[in-house]
Amino acid sequence: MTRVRAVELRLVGLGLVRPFRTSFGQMTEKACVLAKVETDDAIGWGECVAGAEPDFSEEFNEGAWLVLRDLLVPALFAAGDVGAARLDELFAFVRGNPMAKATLVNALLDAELRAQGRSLASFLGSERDRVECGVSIGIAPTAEALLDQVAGHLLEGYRRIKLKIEPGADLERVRAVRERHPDILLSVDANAAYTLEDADVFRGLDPFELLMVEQPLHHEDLVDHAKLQRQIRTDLCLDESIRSAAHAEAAIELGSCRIVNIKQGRVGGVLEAKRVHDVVSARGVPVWCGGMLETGIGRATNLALASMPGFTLPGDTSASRRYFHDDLTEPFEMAPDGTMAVPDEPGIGVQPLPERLRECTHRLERLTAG
Ligand code: SMG
Ligand code: MG
Repeated sequence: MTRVRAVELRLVGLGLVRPFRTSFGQMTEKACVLAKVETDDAIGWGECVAGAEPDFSEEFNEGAWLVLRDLLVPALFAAGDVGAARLDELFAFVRGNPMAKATLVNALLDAELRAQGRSLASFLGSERDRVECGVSIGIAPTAEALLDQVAGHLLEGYRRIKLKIEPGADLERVRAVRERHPDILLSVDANAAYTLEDADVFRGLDPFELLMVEQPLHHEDLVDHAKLQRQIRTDLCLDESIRSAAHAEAAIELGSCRIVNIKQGRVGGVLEAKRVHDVVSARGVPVWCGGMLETGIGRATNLALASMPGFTLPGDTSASRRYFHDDLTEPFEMAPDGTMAVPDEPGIGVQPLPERLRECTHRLERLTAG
């Protein structure tokens, strides 16, 4: 337990090496909120995974900023002695907003672990010092452009390729990639672009032996996914629909998916992510670590999570250079064998590079207790 003396909120922006298009929109810049928490004992960093628009979920940067500045940070200051494990309860007066809450949960936990000299991976019960990396490829302008990107990433060593799909860019794209690469681990992610009426598309994907189909239907649905899973052979994986360990249990109970994507930000931080891992793994269902194009701060957090024993499939834990020419931290590199080292220094194990942080900061606000 420690007192939080100050919190610095920053809105940062980093150009992407290439636009990232999903079924809900296109990103050319990664913009996000960072929190630096200063306690009596240490400092800690948290990255909010929300983006500029409320498109992946209802959270977005300007909304998260207000929730953090006007509600969550004042509650943290008012709490006096506090630990990361108590924040769920402390923040319960704000409904939802898991991404904003995760920013402070992760930052305070980082500060606590730095003060103890313990790595986040060790705290989470990590069993590996390297994790397997996959890569998520946005919807390309043409099938040829997609094939080029796939070939490039396979050469780099990525162990699983995920294709973003949408109506009109699905079966034929998957067919093209599968014909060229019969044996790779291949999956697709629809980001909620379809309805149950489109079941034929997913039956049509079955022959391509995909590792999974991620979030084909509505972003909050469980019941229709269960109906779809009964009609197809390929495993469904849920992303957007899983906001907590309780949702994950419900999804498995209902038969809505056979694989779970864990994004710590989407479920309210690494502590709830650990609970999702625990309940899902206890039921023998594989989990893997999703990504939100995080900077090095969020990436370090994800790598620690991905090293837990139940994470048995390659994650969207790609190298910094897949996203940015220059990251906020020292860049994360992937080895040619498609694995990446899990940080082993105290806390998340990395810090932003001061000069780079200054360059990328669009707005900074320092809040102090009392
Ligand atoms: O971090 O490599 C990454 C991106 C992985 O595809 C990815 N994320 O639904 O899983 C997902 C998407 C969400 C991206 S929102 C901009
Ligand atoms: Mg997804």
